Amino acid sequence: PRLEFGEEKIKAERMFGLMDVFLKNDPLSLQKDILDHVEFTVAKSRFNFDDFEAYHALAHSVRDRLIERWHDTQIHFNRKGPKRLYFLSLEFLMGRSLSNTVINLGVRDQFADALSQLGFEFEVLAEQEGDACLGNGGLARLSACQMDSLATLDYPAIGYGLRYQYGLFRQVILDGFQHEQPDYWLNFGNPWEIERVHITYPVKFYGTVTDEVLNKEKHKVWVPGEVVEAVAYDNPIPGYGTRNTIVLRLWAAKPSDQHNMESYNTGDYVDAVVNRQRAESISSILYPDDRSYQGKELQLKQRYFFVSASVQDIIRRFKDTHKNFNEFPEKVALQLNDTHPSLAIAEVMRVLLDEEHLGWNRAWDIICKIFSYTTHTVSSEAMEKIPVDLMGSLLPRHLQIIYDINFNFMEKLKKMIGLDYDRLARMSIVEEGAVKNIRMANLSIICCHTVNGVSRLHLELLKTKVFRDFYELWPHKFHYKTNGVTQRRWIVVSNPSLCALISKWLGTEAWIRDIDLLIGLRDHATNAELHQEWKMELCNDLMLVCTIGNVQVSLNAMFDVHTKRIHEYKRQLLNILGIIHRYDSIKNMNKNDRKKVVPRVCIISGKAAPGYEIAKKIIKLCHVVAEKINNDNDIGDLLKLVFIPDYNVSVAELVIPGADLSQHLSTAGHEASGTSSMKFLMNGCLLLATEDGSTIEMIEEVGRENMFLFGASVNDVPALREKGPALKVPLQFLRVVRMIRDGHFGLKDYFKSLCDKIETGNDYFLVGADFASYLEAQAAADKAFVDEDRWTQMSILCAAGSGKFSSDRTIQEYAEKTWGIQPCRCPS
Ligand code: GPK
Repeated sequence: PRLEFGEEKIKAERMFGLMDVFLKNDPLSLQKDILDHVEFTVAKSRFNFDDFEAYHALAHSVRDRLIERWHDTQIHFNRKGPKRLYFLSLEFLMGRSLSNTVINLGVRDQFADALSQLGFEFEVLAEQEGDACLGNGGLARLSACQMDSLATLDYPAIGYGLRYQYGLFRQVILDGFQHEQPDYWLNFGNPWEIERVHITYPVKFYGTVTDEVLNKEKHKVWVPGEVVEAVAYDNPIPGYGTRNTIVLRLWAAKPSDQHNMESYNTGDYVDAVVNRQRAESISSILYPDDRSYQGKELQLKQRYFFVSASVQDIIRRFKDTHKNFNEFPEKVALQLNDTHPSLAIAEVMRVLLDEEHLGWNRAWDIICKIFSYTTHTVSSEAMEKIPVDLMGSLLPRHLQIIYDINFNFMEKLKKMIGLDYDRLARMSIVEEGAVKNIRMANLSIICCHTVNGVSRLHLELLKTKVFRDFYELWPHKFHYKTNGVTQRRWIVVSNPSLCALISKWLGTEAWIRDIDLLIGLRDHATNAELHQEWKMELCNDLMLVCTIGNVQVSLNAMFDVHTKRIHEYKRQLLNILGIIHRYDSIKNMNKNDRKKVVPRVCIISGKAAPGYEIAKKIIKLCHVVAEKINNDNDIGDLLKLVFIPDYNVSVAELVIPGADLSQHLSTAGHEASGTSSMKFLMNGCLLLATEDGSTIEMIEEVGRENMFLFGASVNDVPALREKGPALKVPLQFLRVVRMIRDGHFGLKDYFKSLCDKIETGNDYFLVGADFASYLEAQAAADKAFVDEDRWTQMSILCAAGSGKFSSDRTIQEYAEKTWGIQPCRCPS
């Protein structure tokens, strides 16, 4: 039955002939496969190999099964010829692959059994794998979650990205300061990718544009100054509960043989070869700055390299089965993950005009039907801008095309709104000024049929602030799809005991594909037996405790977690000030009062962009405060503060299941969505949060009474900022800032600028204004924690109400409303 692909059945004899070659999952076959890989792939003797070698052999055996399904899926897609989604993102935070893959393939237990008979433990081998950190933070992990949902929901999709040789830097803490070390993650080989030496495309840079006449028509011809080759590396992404396996295709740069041959004849041979090698630098490094763009040439080169290779691949695939471009918009949807890949718009336009000779009107018509764009940010300052000079030298033809798009748009706009020059200037793709810039967000809005925000509030802010001019022009273009995360990674893989508990009480595992079923937990929210089991589950913080390492903590404590990139708007500073306040209060308590204190283990983790001075100071502040508190015997178990270095997907997988309380403290109106909160919520962790981003929708799903909310609302923020130095801040706030200022934790000069920022009217993120309310929410959390039944019930209700925040729901909305794609399920 494996080969019955729909109508076109393959002859029975051939089928039987082939049946035998398919991989089998019984223990003997698995053991043979693993040992074969030990011997022939890892090239170690099958009588002598260690855990690391065993992991590689295991990974290769799993990969074989992945490839099998991926081939079947490809054949199926090719036969059905559905509209495909091409998901373009410069960042994917995949983390580890092994556990996720065997779970999605449904072979976890079989492999675990086979291994144990060989004397290995699956979990131990899984620990050997390093993280794939090809992204910065939320945006990048969202791409990874969405790939999982696309595969699981059987959508015909392909992800495109870059195969950085160096992923996000490793954070090393020395004496409390962050240091960055390169993440050369490919050092030990990567069993999860397949190098496609024959899938390569030339990518052009620099040079000049000339006019040529072809069939009596004028055409532009771009004569490049440099050509680099893009090579495909395919990373199969398995769906859960389906045979469908899609692909994430990552491009690596290689020197090209097409051009630059001259130098071999005329110049120094050795120099020429060394120069060629420089091509590889294009895809070598992930830029570590979250939400900022510096207009660096290499970064622009990198983005165009990625876009050009992906577009060539997409057009090649379409042309394999089509004679002309009439059907292109019915077969192709291109999704831009933020503006980072938005050069794809100009690139498709260039190909249709200069290579396919479609003419401007037809090409433009196609562009307007195929692109959609999701923005992930709230501030107009964070919007990507490329200096015109840079674009003109690196991509001369693209600059012309962008100018032409802008000219047409401006002409149209004048007819619609008249000669409102301020507004015309704001909406132009070209920003005038000392340095002329191309505004990639404007380009994207003008050319995409849909602009999506990542939460309801985010869309509201786009409509009324960031993109207001455009919203008034084209209200129909603006939508939102609240972000989601995959329950496969964030419950099934990372919290197996909770997974089993949920399945037991729902009486089914179907929620792993159909998250709406989680709501069924509500029926048992007061059930004493469930409470008992759930409490055991909540106490199961062992992995987290191990992660914390050398700080002694009490298991009865509340594990209070704040993990995400370090940013002023995310207000890790508010948390630290709150901790200082707690410390100070306990110090001033008498013995009796101390008995009532709920012991806390505060955990902070996250990376600061290497050039982000204030964020780095916050990390150091966290360390000096921790040093003081953790070594104060007078405080003992009542309060501990731990900074976990090098936060990444694997650390998150340990921390999230063990957390009791998690903090999401962004100043209202600054977090476009926030996705880590969703992972905590699914795991029954309670949230202490501001009413920002997707938290507002969580309140609707789980109820205000099951969360600890605080702080100014979006509507209050402008007025509070307006007050400046006249803004009232509580005395406790002034007291804790003074403690830092006076050197209570040392380094008073170093922290001076940090204190200056939040005192005396400069407090843009309103740390002082929200402080009192923050402390109240913390006190409410303490109170609830003491009442075990209440806490357990809240926790159950959080998990039960988290269904909306599955990326399955997000992806289904995108598929139906934005991309117009249908599931295409491979027969199993
Ligand atoms: C937003 F603009 C950016 C960025 O450069 N990187 C990034 O991770 C995040 N984001 C938002 O900050 C989150 O609120 C959001 O949930 C996430 O993107 C995914 O949409």
